[in-house]
Amino acid sequence: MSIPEAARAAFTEAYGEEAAGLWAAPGRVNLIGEHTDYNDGFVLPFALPQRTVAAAGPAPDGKWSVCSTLAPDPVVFGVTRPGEVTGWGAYVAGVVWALTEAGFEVPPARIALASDVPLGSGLSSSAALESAVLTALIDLGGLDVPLERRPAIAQRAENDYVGAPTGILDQSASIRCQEGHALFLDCRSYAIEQIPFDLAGQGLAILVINSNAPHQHVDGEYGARRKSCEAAASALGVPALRDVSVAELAGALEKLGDDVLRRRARHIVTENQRVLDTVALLHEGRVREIGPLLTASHDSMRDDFEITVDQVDTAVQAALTAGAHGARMTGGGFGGCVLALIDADRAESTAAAVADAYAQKGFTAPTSWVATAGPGAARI
Ligand code: GAF
Repeated sequence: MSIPEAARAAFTEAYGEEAAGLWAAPGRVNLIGEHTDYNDGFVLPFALPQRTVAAAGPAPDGKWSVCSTLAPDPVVFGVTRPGEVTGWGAYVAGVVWALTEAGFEVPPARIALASDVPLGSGLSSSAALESAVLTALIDLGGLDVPLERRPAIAQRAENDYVGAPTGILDQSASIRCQEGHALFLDCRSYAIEQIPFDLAGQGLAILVINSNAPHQHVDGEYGARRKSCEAAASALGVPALRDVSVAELAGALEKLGDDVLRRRARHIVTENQRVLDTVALLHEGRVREIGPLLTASHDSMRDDFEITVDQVDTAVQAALTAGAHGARMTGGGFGGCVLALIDADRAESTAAAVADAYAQKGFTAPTSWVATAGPGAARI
């Protein structure tokens, strides 16, 4: 059964009637620009074909209900405040709450979810869920919420209802990406540019390698990185690390007394520049040449930001040894996925090389596939 069919069937099973419609929102791969979002910096994600589908319809009982193929018994809630709905239902209650807080009247709805976005793998399964629900509720309610406002509403659900201190990367990717494009986003102004991302035309591909080492955001490490960045910006007297350029970096590092803060700041400042350099190369059609930037991004995450783990470092190294033009961890870190820019005919051999390296280290086997840039959230 396809994911849309599964969502539709789950709806009928739970609520005994047909859904009014189906809305889909994708997971994402971030090509480059990691942890830059909450530093007012730059990111460059593209949407995955894997997506979360919400089958939804109006609710006669004045409440919101949500179930999924993984949890068929609906979570039911009325008007709530943060903390009142917990567990996975908080992502949905959070969206209703954030929309309401943004001044919209959200009609009660019934929702059933199905998804093929791998969970907890750094591919934004939670943003896909929030964005699918948000898009469904907006359409069902006939709410006039401009596309550019939607990511911040979904982010608010995650930050202030679920309690995960994430930036705006994932929700922007899920909502604003376009098929065949990477999304260049300025996380300060929310300005975007859709960058054509035609790898096949150049004989290239992005191999996504799921390290199958679980990652978690609602934990101390992500929040600690965010605090360090804020502390570094404040010590430097700038609103955010976005305001430090590569040319100013050496002077800025001298001003920071603490070695950890120095390394965190160096990652953000150099990573922002790598995003800009990647965009410039893509504009010129020099896709293969972004490889070294991807690898430099990984090295910076490993050595300066300290968010990689052995499984992802091993995958990056094995992919590079197998001939990848560049490779890096994608997403928040501490596990999750690696992406490798490869010649299109080397997907199998690269995946096999990574699997061999994992077997030698006794790691759980990785899962690899070629990712193409899919569409953003929409009614389907
Ligand atoms: C996670 C967060 F949700 C994003 O906001 C972003 O910070 C990312 O980690 C790292 O780039 O996906």
